[in-house]
Amino acid sequence: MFDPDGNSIGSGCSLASTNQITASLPKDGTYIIVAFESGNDELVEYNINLECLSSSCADPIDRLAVDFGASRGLWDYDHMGWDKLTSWDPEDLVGCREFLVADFGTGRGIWRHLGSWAKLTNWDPEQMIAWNGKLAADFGANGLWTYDCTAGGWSKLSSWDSSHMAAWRHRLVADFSPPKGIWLYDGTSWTRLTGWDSQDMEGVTLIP
Ligand SMILES: [Ca+2]
Ligand SMILES: [Ca+2]
Ligand SMILES: [Ca+2]
Repeated sequence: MFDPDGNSIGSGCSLASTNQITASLPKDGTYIIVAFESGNDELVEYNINLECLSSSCADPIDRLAVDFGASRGLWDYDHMGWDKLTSWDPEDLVGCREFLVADFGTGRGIWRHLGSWAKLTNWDPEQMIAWNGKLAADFGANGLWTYDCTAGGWSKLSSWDSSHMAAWRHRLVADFSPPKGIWLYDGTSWTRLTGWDSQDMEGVTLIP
């Protein structure tokens, strides 16, 4: 299988059923997102801002998910109107690949939604963020784990309890508080950036 420039991207890819984002690949120092149009084998690509780089692209799935609290539950709005997704009250919401992921707190854990709900774990995260096609979740004393939103399955990245996480392109940054400090995970290994304590951090990519 090849990308639009004729570069081999290996044989491990499978066609998605419909307008599904299937892979993100490094290209020219930046990340692109590769997707297959529905109904044919055309390979299309988007940049990191989901702008189309091919002659035509499927529309990214675009949803506004709104937490209306314990009395009204979780709804989404998709330009056409409102849909009630559940009467449960989420503590946090994250988009991961084509899934909406919700933390429903103690006793309910993390679920993902695409047409219907599927439970990812009973554990209640203290924080979760989308990172590199995965969900990164801070489970406190149970450590920092990721869920692969394409292939499924959890992986433990650290047994430490993070106080804050940020996604910075393909890198994951976690503040484990002094004396451990802030560490950067590049997908393979951890590197310590500083022992200083942060109040907030944000991975920013500036597009000139
Ligand atoms: Ca809530
Ligand atoms: Ca929680
Ligand atoms: Ca924590």
